[in-house]
Amino acid sequence: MDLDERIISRAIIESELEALHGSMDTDVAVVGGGPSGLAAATFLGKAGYSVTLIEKNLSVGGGMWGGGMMFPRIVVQEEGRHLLDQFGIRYRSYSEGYYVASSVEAVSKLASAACDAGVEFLTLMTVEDVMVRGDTRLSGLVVNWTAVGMAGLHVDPLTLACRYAIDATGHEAIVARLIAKKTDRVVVKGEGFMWAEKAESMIIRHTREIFPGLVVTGMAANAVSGEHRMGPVFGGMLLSGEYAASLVIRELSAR
Ligand code: 48H
Repeated sequence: MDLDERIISRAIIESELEALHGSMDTDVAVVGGGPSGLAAATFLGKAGYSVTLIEKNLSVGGGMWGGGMMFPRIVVQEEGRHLLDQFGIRYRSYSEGYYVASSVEAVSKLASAACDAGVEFLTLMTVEDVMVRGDTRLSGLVVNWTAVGMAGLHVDPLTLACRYAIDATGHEAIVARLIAKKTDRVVVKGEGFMWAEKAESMIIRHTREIFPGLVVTGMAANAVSGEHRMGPVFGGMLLSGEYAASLVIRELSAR
């Protein structure tokens, strides 16, 4: 078969434009493709909602790839074990209630599950602002190519409308901070010292709708609430993603 570069280029451009077009008005926009964002997106997609995951980097996985201090292993405690099973992530029992898995396998299986759940990925795209009408409710995200910010170019962004957004941007809690900058209805306290037990036991309580239309999950949830950090134990990230999805599903299904 003769290969035609024009067909290859057209295939890429047209299919990506179709994806972008389909993402302009989604049920749920998940910002950040770390473990909590991937888990939340998967559960929402499986529940039948249209989900777009926006990730500023080239690849999803966030802080999970690096495991603990670049040892590509993660630990999950008993409470999160069912999620390792659900995502098909293999693990071995290290000591009672502690399970250890490969971070490469964990990210790959989470990303694969999100793909299977129909999640649309917009990578290399950064959320730089939000849309809020009359200080009442988040109605969309303001996005730009990550490369634009890196190059320091002055290029105006575009917008993506959504019924709900999930801030899964990790330690920085970027979406929450963007809102906190413009209204005093949201306060981001910033994360506390390392204390795994406390951080993991509180994460579900901190996974909540902090502004109408915006749910925080994962490390962002702890950062907003001034909670401790937990290091490379990832049960709370997966459980928080699952819980964030359930909150959004409850709200959307009631409408
Ligand atoms: C688009 C963005 C933007 C933006 C950031 O850091 P993550 O892995 O987040 P979580 O919460 O799912 O997992 C946290 C975990 O990895 C971790 O760091 C832990 C457990 N630390 C404990 C400790 O004590 O240190 O992923 C966040 C993702 C990343 O991929 C970012 O690139 C992305 O969000 N992101 N995407 N627009 N403005 N900001």
